[in-house]
Parts: sequence; structure tokens; C-alpha cells
Amino acid sequence: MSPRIVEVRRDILKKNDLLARELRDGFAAAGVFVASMVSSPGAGKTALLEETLRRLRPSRRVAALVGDLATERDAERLARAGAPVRQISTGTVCHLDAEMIKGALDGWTLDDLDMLFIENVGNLVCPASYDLGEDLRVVLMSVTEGEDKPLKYPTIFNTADVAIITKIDMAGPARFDAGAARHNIREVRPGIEILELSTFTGDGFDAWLQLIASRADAR
Ligand SMILES: Nc1nc2c(ncn2[C@@H]2O[C@H](COP(=O)(O)OP(=O)(O)O)[C@@H](O)[C@H]2O)c(=O)[nH]1
Ligand SMILES: [Mg+2]
Repeated sequence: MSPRIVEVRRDILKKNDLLARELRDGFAAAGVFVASMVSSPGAGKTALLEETLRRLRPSRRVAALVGDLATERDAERLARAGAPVRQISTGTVCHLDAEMIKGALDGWTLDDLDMLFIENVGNLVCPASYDLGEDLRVVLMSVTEGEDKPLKYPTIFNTADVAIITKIDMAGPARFDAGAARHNIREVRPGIEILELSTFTGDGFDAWLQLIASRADAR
């Protein structure tokens, strides 16, 4: 990369960081806990969030923002849980940024919410550098992706607060080595909390809900 391009990129990221700080202050002032989800396409973010919204909704005022290049499909799936949901269509952009979050929140009263979930565009590269003002960044990795992905895409893993290994109902057929996956995740992000779950069978799901509730209550 030439110095000029590096400079422009740095300015963009700085602008994003300032706006993300503004968002974070606004969320804190309104008492909204914000969790963002990142993963490769198809790791199970929408399925996990749909079930999360459904299970939290009786006791918490939850909402979601979901980013994709095109279509409203994920927003339609998440809306089935009965929570307010907005889709952010990024066009050709491979990540969400703070400005998109700010725009998508337009017209929503943060005081009416307890928790906001953000599903980022499915991608293990671009979303890593963009702070969205979230309290918790969760990276998902499914058992069919290969245990080496944390080593190949370290930035997305070492900027996350929690890692979830998804689709553990398929661990056997995928010949998934959980020990190796955990080792590789902690190689790039020492000490990170790692959960294993299946949205389909519900195995491990309670631990995820407990984690979210305790992080939200602790903030
Ligand atoms: N076996 C299995 N498949 C899952 C699970 N969760 C999601 N899937 C499937 O994985 C595919 C991608 O899920 P989706 O939620 O759209 O992933 P996203 O692209 O990360 O939002 C879909 O076919 C889901 O039905 C799970 O716990 N077990
Ligand atoms: Mg999705």
C-alpha cells in the first residue's frame, strides 16, 4: 500500500472511532447493553440471534440491527422473534461502521431498550477494524470451518471478547477437534472465554444466555 492510501485509511478509522465513542456514550447513558456478532457467512449468527431474541424477550427489551450486502432476509428472520429489527444494506461494503449504526438507530428511543444485538456482515476480515460502540464483541466459528481459522484470521479473533463455536451438533461428522480449535483461538487471543453451542439442539445455549445477562447486568 502506498503511504497516501495508508493515510486516508487511517483517517477513516479515526473518524469511525470518534463516532463509535459517541455511540458507546449514548448507549451507556440510556442503559442499553450492546453485543455485536461477527463470523464468516453461514456460521449461524442469524439462527443464534433469532433464538436469543426469542428467549430473552419475555424478560428484556431487546432489538437487533443486521448488516448484509443485499436483501432483507436476515431482518425478516429475526423479526419472527417479535423484537424490533432493522436491516442495514451495505451495497458493496464488507462490514458495518459506526455511521451505519447511528443511521439505523434513527427514530428509535434508546431508553426503551435494555439490549441491542448487531449482526455484522459475514466476513472474517473487514469487520475487525471497525468499532461499533458495542460493549461485547462476539466471534462465531462453526465446526465445519476448520480449526485453523483463528490462526489465519487473527485480527477478528483478537479483537473479540467472547468466542462461540457453533453447530456442535455437527462436530462428529465434521471430525471437529474442539481441543485444537480452543488452542488456536487462545493462541491469538489469550484468556478469551469460549462457548460451544448448537442452536438446533439447544446444547450450550443456556450458558450463552447467562453470559449475556451477566455482562449486561455488570456494566
Ligand atoms: N447443524 C446446524 N446448523 C445450523 C445451526 N445454526 C445455524 N445452522 C444453519 O447454518 C446455516 C447458516 O445459518 P445462518 O444463521 O444464516 O448464518 P449466518 O450467515 O452466520 O447468519 C443455515 O442453513 C442454518 O440453518 C446449528 O446449531 N446446527
Ligand atoms: Mg445472517
